[in-house]
Amino acid sequence: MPPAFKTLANRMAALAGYPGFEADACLINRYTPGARMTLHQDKNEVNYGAPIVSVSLGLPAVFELGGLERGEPVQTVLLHHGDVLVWGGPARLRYHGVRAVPHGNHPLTGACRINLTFRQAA
Ligand SMILES: O=C(O)CCC(=O)C(=O)O
Repeated sequence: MPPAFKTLANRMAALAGYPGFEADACLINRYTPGARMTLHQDKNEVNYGAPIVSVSLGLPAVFELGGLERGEPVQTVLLHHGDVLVWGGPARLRYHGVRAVPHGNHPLTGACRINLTFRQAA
């Protein structure tokens, strides 16, 4: 992982109240218009005590944050280029997803949204 990515993720986690976070994995999601990610929980990591740090780049998208059980109502957050979302603690296993990315053209990414999701996986 590029050191600048790791530094960004660790600093964002610390700002959000997770000072010991050490990102060791970065999942890169690329969404073209119409692409979405259905509600799911992030459960591949060993330590659920570490938060998820999510960086949005390019086209905006509506992020859905549900509850700890599938089917609970969702809150929505509009994520823009440069936004960072951190969730952990009692929210770590909340269902989440992304609604279909709208058509558009971002000056830096073109017709796509890129999401970097940092985790402490090991
Ligand atoms: O693209 C996003 O903002 C969310 C990505 C996500 O939920 C995941 O990678 O598990």
